[in-house]
Amino acid sequence: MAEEIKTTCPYCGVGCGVIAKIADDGNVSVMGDPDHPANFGRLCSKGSALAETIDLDGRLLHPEIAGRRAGWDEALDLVAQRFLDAIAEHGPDSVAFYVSGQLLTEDYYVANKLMKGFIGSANIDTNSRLCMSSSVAGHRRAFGADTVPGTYEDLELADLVILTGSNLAWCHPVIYQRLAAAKAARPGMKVVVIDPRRTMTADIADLHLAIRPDSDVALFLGLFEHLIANNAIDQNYVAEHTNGFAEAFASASGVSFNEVLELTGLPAMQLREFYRLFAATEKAVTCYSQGVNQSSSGTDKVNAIINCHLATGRIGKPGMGPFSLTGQPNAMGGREVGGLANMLAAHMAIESAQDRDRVQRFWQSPAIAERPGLKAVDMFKAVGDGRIKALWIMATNPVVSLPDADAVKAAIRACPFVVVSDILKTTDTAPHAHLLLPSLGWGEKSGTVTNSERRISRQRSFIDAPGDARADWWQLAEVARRMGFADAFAFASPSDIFNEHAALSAFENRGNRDFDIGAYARIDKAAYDAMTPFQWPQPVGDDRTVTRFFAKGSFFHPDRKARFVPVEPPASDRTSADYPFTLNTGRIRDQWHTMTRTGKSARLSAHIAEPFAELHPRDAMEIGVGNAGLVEIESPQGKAVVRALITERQARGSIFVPMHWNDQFAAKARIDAVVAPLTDPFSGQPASKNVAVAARPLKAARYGFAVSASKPQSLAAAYWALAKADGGWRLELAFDHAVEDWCGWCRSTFGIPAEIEPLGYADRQSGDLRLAFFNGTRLLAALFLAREPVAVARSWAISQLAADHGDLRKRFALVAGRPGADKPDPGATVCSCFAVGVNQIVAAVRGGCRSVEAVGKELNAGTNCGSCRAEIKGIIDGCLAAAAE
Ligand SMILES: Nc1nc2c(c(=O)[nH]1)N[C@H]1C(S)=C(S)[C@@H](COP(=O)(O)OP(=O)(O)OC[C@H]3O[C@@H](n4cnc5c(=O)[nH]c(N)nc54)[C@H](O)[C@@H]3O)O[C@H]1N2
Ligand SMILES: Nc1nc2c(c(=O)[nH]1)N[C@H]1C(S)=C(S)[C@@H](COP(=O)(O)OP(=O)(O)OC[C@H]3O[C@@H](n4cnc5c(=O)[nH]c(N)nc54)[C@H](O)[C@@H]3O)O[C@H]1N2
Ligand code: SF4
Ligand SMILES: [Mo]
Repeated sequence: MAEEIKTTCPYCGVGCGVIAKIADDGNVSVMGDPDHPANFGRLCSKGSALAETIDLDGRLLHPEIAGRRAGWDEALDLVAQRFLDAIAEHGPDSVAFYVSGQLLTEDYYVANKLMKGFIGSANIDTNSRLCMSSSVAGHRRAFGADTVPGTYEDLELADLVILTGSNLAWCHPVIYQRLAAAKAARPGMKVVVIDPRRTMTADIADLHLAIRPDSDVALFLGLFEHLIANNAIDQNYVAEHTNGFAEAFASASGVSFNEVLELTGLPAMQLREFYRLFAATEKAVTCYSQGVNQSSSGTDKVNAIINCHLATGRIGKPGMGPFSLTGQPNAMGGREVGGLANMLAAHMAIESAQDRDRVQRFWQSPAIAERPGLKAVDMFKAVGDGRIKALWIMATNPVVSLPDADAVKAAIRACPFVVVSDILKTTDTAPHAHLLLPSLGWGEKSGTVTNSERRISRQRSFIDAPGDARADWWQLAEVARRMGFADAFAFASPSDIFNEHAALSAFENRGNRDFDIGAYARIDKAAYDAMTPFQWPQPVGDDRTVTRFFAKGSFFHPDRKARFVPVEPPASDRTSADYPFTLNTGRIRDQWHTMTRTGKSARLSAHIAEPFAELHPRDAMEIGVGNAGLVEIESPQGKAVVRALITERQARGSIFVPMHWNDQFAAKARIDAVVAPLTDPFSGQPASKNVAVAARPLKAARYGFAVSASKPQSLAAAYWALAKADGGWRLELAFDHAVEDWCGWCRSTFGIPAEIEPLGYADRQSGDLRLAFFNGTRLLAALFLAREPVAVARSWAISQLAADHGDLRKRFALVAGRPGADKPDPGATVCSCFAVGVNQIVAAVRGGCRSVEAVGKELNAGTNCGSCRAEIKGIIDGCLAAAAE
């Protein structure tokens, strides 16, 4: 009998419930949990592919000290000793933890407790600094606490949903699907998307506002002013529950409609229509994500949005409110335990002597951090200039994800002692550490996570720990014990930690703090194991089903009122003659961050297999780069080389590059090496979406494409991008000079034995060259070279890895680079669940399919996880528009 375990998806902050099925032979498959209130059975492409990413390939299975396998005792003793030595010699602020919103709450709680209460420093920061810290700062300024007032259901109940700085269709796909379904059921519902690019999300929008980068503050100031001028203010709410309206009014009236037009670059009609819609629609939700947070004016953007909701009293009621969409699976849990350097624990404030005293009494700790610690970017500056002597990095990959990433790499290398806890042996960060600790990954670890709507769910283990891997909380507790704090860290299991965390949330709370899950402080291990998803708050003796905040005020400033925050439009154009473009960075549908997990799936890698730069056609023409050419992006910090993707969806003057690619998957596409370390003054969050860069074509002497059965080694090429493919690997290539001996190049790259002779084809005139190596009837590797970007059909070439090549004609067809007429090229994958390509969808539309549903019936595309439905619609619209011309 197959066993079924209910757990939670480890990717985005939607926090979907997953059922993992373990068959008798140990095979794992996953499906959406129909009972989970976040997804009701849905999963997106990444969630659906979870079973493909849990293999042991590349896993770190034993502690390693300077590359040597070590036992846990030796490794943990070493960490404790090096941290104790640094503290004894240089004080508690000479050590630091850099952790992650992908830790479970229990791991996070232990890390924070050790640093803030026992080491006595607040030098613990997290990748949530790069993600949510502007929202946290904005919430705290407005509400007096880091409270997300609403729930997902509000998006379905609203008559107007504004998505600003959010590519919901790709980054929170299941919320997007819930929204799309609600809009289909109630077509009167309006969706407004605010994003400089026309993303897939914009395809369901009634109105897309392609604002200039970082002009959000101006846009929402203009809205605030419009609400006042049009009597849309909820006077009672403002009078009873808020402070500071007059100051906010003064700041808004300083900016005229014409100035807003100029700053945002929007047509007046669009701006008027947006303002009219907002003023007229009571049930309005404004969702925002990284286009808002990741900005040097991120905190002000958050408050400019919240100001409009407070002014209209549209907060905490069904279908109304500002809504910060969290990115990581446990960004919220990290905030609850106080994992940011400027927070305490259980939403208490490090600046408050009373809160510090309360937490210290609860922990019975020898110390308590007296002031905020170093925020991520500053922390790595301190690592670089020698102030930090010992650093522990856990569940994050800063050499890829922090701005000025090469400086981060240099800082790690220069630090006297760096520990990395990860699930993989080789990441861009791991080789620079002194000590590697093997952690448990998804499916192996156990604990809780909190999603964007404050819902706490269990992640449960269903696979045995591989090798010597151990949970992150265990590693931390063992080090704490060895540092002399055994009693305070005597946790036997995650449920012990959760109890303590819940008890602290209720400790002397009396309704003064938003985060209270006291009802869970005494649950036993069995109840913890059986826990079903619940939303906070859940104070003792109060079984709540409705959990929205602030409909009737009761904010968390001492006077229980909210604050309007006066804001001003920032100067946002950073370009110059030397760096004339604005670089915007973000995500694609089927990769997760630094690709350590999603990069393992051939299915997910088929959607977009290469790093790219989205460029407007006129910009591309001006700099002289053609479609599928290569483009070099440069800032004073560094350079990257990626494929050009020329599209009208991009605004002029802007270039979008995904954040995912790293040195494991491409020669030079780690885009954070180009991103300047500029941060928001309140939150310290990096401005990863507005970086001044130069862009130019990279002319190659030869372009190439290759497939190979085994992973290519030692890639000698000016440009390469590697991706997992069915039956092997695919490789995009470019060379700055023609290689003398291509056959030799193939042998060393693909590990082809000398006795295997290539089958080849060369055309001196065109410069085309093709080489294929077979072992019996199997293809080992094939290389296609040309003077222009290679035009061979990628999915067909990949399918040759699994094909039988006993027939000589098939081998010749391969080196000819031509699929047979019976096998048309499906084109780039759109639907990763059923491997349906763009050419197949175009053919179906030409054959009469006019809707996403009709394409689904014909090809199955879009009928499983639904993540590609927006793209299918885009293809249908494109074909129909082309036919009408
Ligand atoms: N597929 C996938 N999904 C993910 C993740 C992933 O790695 N892959 N990561 C998760 C995480 S941790 C996060 S934080 C979320 C992020 O989710 P999102 O914030 O939705 O994703 P991003 O692509 O970073 O950025 C969103 C949009 O902001 C726009 N933008 C840029 N500048 C501006 C501006 O000045 N104003 C406005 N209004 N918009 C602007 C960008 O063009 C981009 O389309 O995604 C989560 N979900
Ligand atoms: N330019 C640019 N940069 C960005 C962004 C952007 O939009 N643009 N977005 C930023 C945002 S919002 C985020 S959230 C960050 C994300 O950036 P990172 O946190 O650096 O990205 P991940 O790839 O998720 O890194 C997670 C690491 O933890 C490991 N891991 C996985 N599971 C476990 C586990 O259970 N335990 C341990 N110990 N390790 C584990 C993985 O192998 C991987 O190495 O990137 C930020 N950087
Ligand atoms: S939307 Fe996708 S990635 Fe996010 S939690 Fe759900 S299944 Fe996972
Ligand atoms: Mo994030």
